Amino acid sequence: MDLIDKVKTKSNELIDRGLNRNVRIAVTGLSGAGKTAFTTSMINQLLQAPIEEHLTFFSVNAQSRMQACKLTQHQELHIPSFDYSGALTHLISDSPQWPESTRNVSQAQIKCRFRVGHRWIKKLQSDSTVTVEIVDYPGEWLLDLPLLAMDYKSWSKACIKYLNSERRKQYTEGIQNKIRAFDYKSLQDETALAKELKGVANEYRASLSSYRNDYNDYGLALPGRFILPGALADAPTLDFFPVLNEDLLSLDWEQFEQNSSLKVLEKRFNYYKEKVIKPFFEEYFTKVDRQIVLIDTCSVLESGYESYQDLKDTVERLLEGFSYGRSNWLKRLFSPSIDKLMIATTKVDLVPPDQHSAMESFMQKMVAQAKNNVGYEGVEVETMAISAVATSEPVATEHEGEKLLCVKGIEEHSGESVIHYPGRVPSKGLSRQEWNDLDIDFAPFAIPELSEDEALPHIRMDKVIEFLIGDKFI
Ligand SMILES: Nc1nc2c(ncn2[C@@H]2O[C@H](COP(=O)(O)OP(=O)(O)OP(=O)(O)O)[C@@H](O)[C@H]2O)c(=O)[nH]1
Ligand SMILES: [Mg+2]
Repeated sequence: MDLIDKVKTKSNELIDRGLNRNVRIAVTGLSGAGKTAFTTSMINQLLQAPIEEHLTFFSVNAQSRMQACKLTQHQELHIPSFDYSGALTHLISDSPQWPESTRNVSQAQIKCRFRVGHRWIKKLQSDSTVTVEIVDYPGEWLLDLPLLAMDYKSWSKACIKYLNSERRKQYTEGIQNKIRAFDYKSLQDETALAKELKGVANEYRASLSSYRNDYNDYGLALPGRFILPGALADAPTLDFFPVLNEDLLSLDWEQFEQNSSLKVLEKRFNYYKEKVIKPFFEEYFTKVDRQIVLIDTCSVLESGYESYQDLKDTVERLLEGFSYGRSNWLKRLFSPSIDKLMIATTKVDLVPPDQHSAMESFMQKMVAQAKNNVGYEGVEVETMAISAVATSEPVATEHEGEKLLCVKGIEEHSGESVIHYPGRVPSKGLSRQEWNDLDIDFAPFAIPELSEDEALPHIRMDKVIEFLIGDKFI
């Protein structure tokens, strides 16, 4: 390599580094929100971008500057690869299926080569590469973040409040009585105690899990690994439960022996914080540049007022993690670097297009407080109504002399093409009465026949991609 080439290579490296061409995106949302479908579609749209130039609102693509995109091996070799080809094969097979539910963290890396558009920089370097990393992890694990700011006693107090709401009480009364009768002072043989704790903890988890199965609700009282243990299934660190006796909570715990049941439980709680939650956030949270939170507003609208309230609380807690300036403890621990956050309502292919804005606005109202907190700290926040894989197309019909937009898709059971009107999507928060009167039904459609050679049909994925990574393609 002669001197000029060397200088050129060096200056390209410097430009790349200076412009920070790596972008790491965390895809977050509660179970079933559509994270895996989103990740699959995002990869698919990027891989097809240079071929089809179909992403109208993804500026580098619209300007025909995208040259090539390919999936590559990520550097963090201990993190499993996102199974893109498995997910795509499921979607495009003869009997198409949605990807399976995610149980662990995984990562995908896509390298996008593009022609530089910036009129100064392109004099030095004609083309460049953006490396996009996407992390898919169970949203439940993110909900453990607030636990880091609590000790065992304050967590127990928070649990009492949570467990005694009207509808949770029905599920947890039995185990609550058992826990209240637990002997916290006893000094038992370690093995016997471990066995006893496991028994009570199993029952505690089971009662809350059955509640959660019925209501898809999350709360502090059910730490993330209790729902999805991943590699920790059966590990003793998960064998803890809160103290529910008010009188015990008002005592000074210094008087308890180190090997008392209470101290052992406290140690397990602290171990969970130190060895499970903290490393998880250090590993996945610190290095994230951009975040997308997916919300399944359709199922909230179908499930009613309580689910709405629960999801609202959950999203607020979920986004608390982004309020960097306010939570100094979090800043000290991780100094996260997220500068853009997208909050998207998913599956809008189930909604006629003239109601997408109502859907977005309803979700916006639901997350307004959380969004405000985050935006306040200087993170750019945007909301959108999207569909990772569109299963329908809009059709105009007539109802009582009025034009009515509906969605047309394939009915799951019969395989027939059907037209569906889901009802009117509210554009603002509803009163209790309005919730009771709400008549809405988003019938899911089957996945239509898809081709491997074409990008997956979607709604506004190009706008999401532009928001998340568009600025990197200078
Ligand atoms: N109509 C429609 N349905 C979707 C779309 N995305 C997801 N779904 C539906 O939502 C279900 C859940 O989607 P996933 O992508 O598996 O959700 P997830 O957030 O990864 O869920 P977990 O892995 O269980 O945490 C799918 O099985 C589909 O039924 C979409 O764009 N349109
Ligand atoms: Mg998933």
